[in-house]
Amino acid sequence: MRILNFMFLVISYWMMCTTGMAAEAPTPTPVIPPGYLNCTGAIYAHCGDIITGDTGGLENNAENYSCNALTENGPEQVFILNLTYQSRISCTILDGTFLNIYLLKACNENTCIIWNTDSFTSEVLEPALYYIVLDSWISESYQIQIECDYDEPQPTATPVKTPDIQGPMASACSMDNHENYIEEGRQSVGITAWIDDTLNGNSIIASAEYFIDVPGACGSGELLHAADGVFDSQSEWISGAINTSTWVPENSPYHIYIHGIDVNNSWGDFCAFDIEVKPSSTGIPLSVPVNNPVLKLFLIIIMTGFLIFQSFHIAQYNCKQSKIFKNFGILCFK
Ligand SMILES: [Ca+2]
Ligand SMILES: [Ca+2]
Ligand SMILES: [Ca+2]
Repeated sequence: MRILNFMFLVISYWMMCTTGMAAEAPTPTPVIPPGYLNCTGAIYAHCGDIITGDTGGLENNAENYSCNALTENGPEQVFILNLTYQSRISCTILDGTFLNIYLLKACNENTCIIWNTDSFTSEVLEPALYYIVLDSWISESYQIQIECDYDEPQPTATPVKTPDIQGPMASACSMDNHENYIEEGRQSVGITAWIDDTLNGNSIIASAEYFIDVPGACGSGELLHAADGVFDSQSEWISGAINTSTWVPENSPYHIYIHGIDVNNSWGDFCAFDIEVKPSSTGIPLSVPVNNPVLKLFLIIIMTGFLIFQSFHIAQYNCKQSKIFKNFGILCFK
């Protein structure tokens, strides 16, 4: 009987060896369970970024990350970093007391590479998309800094400067006093405008000119000057005076067109405004007496005579009305 038992054991052992039943089982490939993290509203980040925000109002989708045992049941902010070269990734929470920061291989909290309450630096990682998540048990405002080991290679080609062929913009055209009329007889009016090339090639303003009623050929107008005395910047207030001594109401309004040119010889578009000429409030066009001394003297005599006549007329009236006035016989006539 003992011999039979021994033979049974030998045969059983031989069968186990030949069928492989006693061989070591192969290590199963770990299966990453699906997560709940939602990356739809993720912010695309870059190496070197400092990003400010707030997790308030965001969704709480992920709560349990594979690299710790915390329950992060507050809302989370996801950042996507496209690492285009082999590098370590460092993340630092600059602001956000209760926030934790995670680095994930995929948009899945079960692919956690590293985490920390304040900052972490990963091992050297292969170029790929990585997911950085700020999560906590509460919502909070935050500021984080993302850094990578190596500077991203910069393009070596020297950018070709585009020639500036756009003329400067002209705006805020008006009279100095921002009114839109003058009285007939006024000798001149000051005008002003803003000439700006900062959005049109950013070249220095070289000059400006104006036209009356019809814009003429560029460069053939009346020159205006820089309000600060020198054309030396990409935008300038310009000013000047228009001779209006011959302007009359019948021909008004007069249309004023102003534009500027930059140092690349590009004239800009015009801005325009109107000046209306109203009859002089004195009823006398001031331009006539001022320009003609004989007429000026004549008008002074007429006006003086008129005033003297009015004075006597008033005095006579008062003499008739008041005995007191009669006692001042000088002013009263019989
Ligand atoms: Ca969460
Ligand atoms: Ca320009
Ligand atoms: Ca200037």
